Amino acid sequence: MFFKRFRKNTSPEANPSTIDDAQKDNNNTALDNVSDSNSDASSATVDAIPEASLELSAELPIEQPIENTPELIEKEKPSLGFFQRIKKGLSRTSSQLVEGIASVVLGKKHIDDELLEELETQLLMADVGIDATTQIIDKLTKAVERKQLSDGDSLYAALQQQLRDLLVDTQAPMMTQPQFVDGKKMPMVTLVVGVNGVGKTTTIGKLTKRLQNEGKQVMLAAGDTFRAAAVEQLKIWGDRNQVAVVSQDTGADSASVIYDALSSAQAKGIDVLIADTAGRLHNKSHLMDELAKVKRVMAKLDPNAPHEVLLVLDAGTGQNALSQAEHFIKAAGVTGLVLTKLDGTAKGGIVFALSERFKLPIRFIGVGEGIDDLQPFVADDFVRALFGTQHSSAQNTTTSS
Ligand SMILES: Nc1nc2c(ncn2[C@@H]2O[C@H](COP(=O)(O)OP(=O)(O)OP(=O)(O)O)[C@@H](O)[C@H]2O)c(=O)[nH]1
Ligand SMILES: [Mg+2]
Repeated sequence: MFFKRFRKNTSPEANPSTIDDAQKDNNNTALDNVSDSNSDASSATVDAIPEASLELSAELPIEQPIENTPELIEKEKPSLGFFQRIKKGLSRTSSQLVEGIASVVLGKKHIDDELLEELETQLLMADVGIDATTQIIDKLTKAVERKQLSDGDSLYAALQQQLRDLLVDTQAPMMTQPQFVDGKKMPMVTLVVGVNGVGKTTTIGKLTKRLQNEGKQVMLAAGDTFRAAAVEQLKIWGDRNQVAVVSQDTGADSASVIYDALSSAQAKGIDVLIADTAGRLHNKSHLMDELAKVKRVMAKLDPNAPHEVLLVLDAGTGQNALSQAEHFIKAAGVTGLVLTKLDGTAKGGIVFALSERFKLPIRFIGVGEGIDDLQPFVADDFVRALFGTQHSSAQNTTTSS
């Protein structure tokens, strides 16, 4: 194969800014202080906590300016259709991946090893990753050998099909229909996890709006009890969407906040409860254990909760997203992915690498900071948006019931 001269460029590497910041943030995290006596999350521990405050955040004073407030986001006019929004959001990846490929492939009369090698380079440079790239190039090489592809243009079309095939298994909408157990409505519970600053809280705000548009009653749990600003940030999103946010003071036990929220959501007949969590570095095992505790505590109220564990990954971290996913899957039983910040990166090819490696559903992609910039992941739309081809499927459902 053609990998020799690229391997050194594609080894997993920490995202310089995101991971360093995450490391710093986590060195003294309040999560470090979760005592072992709590780790069993007995009901006594849960019962002993004071009632979490259930309040409509509209009533809360907002004292400090917070990054990414809806007020800031309001500036953006959500005038684009969803496909155009994805296309615009993927423009950097598209320039890196598609323009590069088109320039080496289109118009070529013959397909030889050199052309396939150039194609391979382009895929690797856009963070498609070694495994997915190998798979694609192997299939294309076989098609060339079987004389199914003869020139650059047919190779270009076949590549798009290969990319679509890689993604198709990971296209599965999020389940949001509440279940009924013994006649009692049980909210669908979504736990949102990920390293620091990847876009967890913003994703929750955007998702809340989408679910409301679909007629769902939503409640939020401020499970990031580490930073005061984190609770406030979630309350602002709650205020904007007019949904209840269950919170306790900074430093409270995250599991107990989420427990109270689930208890309240069950009592109020809420459809979907979404729980925020503090950003945590994936290779800090004690921080990852905290997520297992959160899940154990929830299961006391509903053995099936959480129904969804959404791992949020910043697409700009490139290959490091694979390592994050590996750790979170192991520690928290991730059931779906959200790829954020695709608009700010040329490394969107990581979507293919993640699909190939984990085969986990990609529930949503984030293509901007605006409230309408969270889009359901549809494989065909994604590839069409990347390659700038005409949209035909016109699909924009968030969830499945
Ligand atoms: N451009 C862009 N920015 C985004 C996207 N999603 C989130 N952001 C921005 O990323 C920054 C961090 O977002 P948060 O939602 O606070 O991230 P977080 O994971 O909750 O962070 P911690 O709670 O500190 O771990 C904010 O400035 C968001 O506006 C996206 O899809 N595109
Ligand atoms: Mg957050």
